[in-house]
Amino acid sequence: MSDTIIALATPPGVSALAILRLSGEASLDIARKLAGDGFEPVPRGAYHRTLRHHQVRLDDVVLTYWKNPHSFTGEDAIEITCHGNPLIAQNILAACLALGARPALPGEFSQRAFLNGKMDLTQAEAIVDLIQAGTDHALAGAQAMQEGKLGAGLQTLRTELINLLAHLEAHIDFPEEDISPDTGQLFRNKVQSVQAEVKRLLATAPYGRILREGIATVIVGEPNVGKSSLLNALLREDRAIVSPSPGTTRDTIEAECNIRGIRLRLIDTAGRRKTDDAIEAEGVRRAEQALAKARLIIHVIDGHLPPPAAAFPLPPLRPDQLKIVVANKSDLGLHSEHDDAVPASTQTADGLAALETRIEQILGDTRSLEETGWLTINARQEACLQRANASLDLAMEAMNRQDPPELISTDLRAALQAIGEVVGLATNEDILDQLFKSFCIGK
Ligand SMILES: Nc1nc2c(ncn2[C@@H]2O[C@H](COP(=O)(O)OP(=O)(O)O)[C@@H](O)[C@H]2O)c(=O)[nH]1
Ligand SMILES: [Mg+2]
Repeated sequence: MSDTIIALATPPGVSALAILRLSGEASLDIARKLAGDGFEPVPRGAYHRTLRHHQVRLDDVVLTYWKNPHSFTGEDAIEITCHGNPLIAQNILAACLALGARPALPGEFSQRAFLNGKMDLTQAEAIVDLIQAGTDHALAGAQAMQEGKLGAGLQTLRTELINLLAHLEAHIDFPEEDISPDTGQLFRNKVQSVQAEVKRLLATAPYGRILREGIATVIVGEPNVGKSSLLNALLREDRAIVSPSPGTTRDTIEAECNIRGIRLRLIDTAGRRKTDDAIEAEGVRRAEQALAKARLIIHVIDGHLPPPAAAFPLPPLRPDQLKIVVANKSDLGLHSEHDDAVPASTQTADGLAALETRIEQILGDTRSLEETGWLTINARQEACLQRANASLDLAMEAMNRQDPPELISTDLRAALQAIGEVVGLATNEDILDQLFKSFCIGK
């Protein structure tokens, strides 16, 4: 950790400004060598200086000094704001490397911040969420986690478990003091309430996936029912070609849209039908592929016609797949046999709001999440909490069997350990390395 690291913190490419981040013991020293010996910054001060290396002018920059431990990483750090020419940024980076810094690994700034106790692991992970959030809900969740709300909740659970363990330990040390049935029930209730909270957090995981990754959604149906028109309507832009001639969409078209704060990865497909046209047949094959991969299926039918003879029925849904039927072209009148379908017209926009509501509903009840500020757990956190939950199950079973307290204590300890791993307590070093590697460079 004593290395001084440097990386570009802004995207490569031309921009008004670019920011380089330098962190480690030698940061100030390196900055002095470039800015001139008179550079004696006060912490958090910003200084306009000209950087030179071997008498060659690098750029006119602003240097911001962050003294340890009051910096992002907890180390001495310098931020160099230069002109946003990649060549300038590269030259400054090269000069810093020549003066003893080394290029930062992906996520290394955040890893140092975590190792120096500036944040727990959930807060470090929230930085990635914060940068990648594609909807307001995802952003709210990332912000809640960055504030440490998940970490604080888990700390409460840990404290509760530690108290329970202390209680058990006392009983192990003084077995002659019988636990009264009252105390036994109280103990059980407390374990149960810890487990209820663990389960509540686990239940947020599916939404976490939705908020972070979006939902693979496919628009399917027969040719000419208005699939491409629906894609355009949901995107509120003319993305796909709409045409009265059937078989216009021959390839799958992908786009992202935000429905009430939920990110959908939409795929418009070629109309499903038997065809002799080789290109269209390939389009239909791709439609089948997209259908197989989708989580949400929007099946468009022509609502003013009677239901078509099922020449090309949809394959049966997998248990994890959801389907909404849209009876489009309601402006032409609705055939009475489309009861469970959402009537809509992409032409008049009638029914589109109801469709959005249906999408929101089918993805589940989001009200409880709204209350917690859309705080959801990610896959790593879910895996830890699943282990905690399993250990709590074992503890409950052990109590029901009236096992000796030593055995109950072992299970509660395992649960405590698993909950601690969520925030990064006693987390294996390899796992940490792996996790921070998934961050980008400069973070
Ligand atoms: N009357 C009416 N026509 C529509 C509606 N939606 C689409 N169309 C028309 O139906 C035809 C086929 O639309 P398109 O989106 O290309 O269907 P796709 O083949 O399923 O992608 C075009 O002529 C559209 O203008 C609608 O809601 N009402
Ligand atoms: Mg189409």
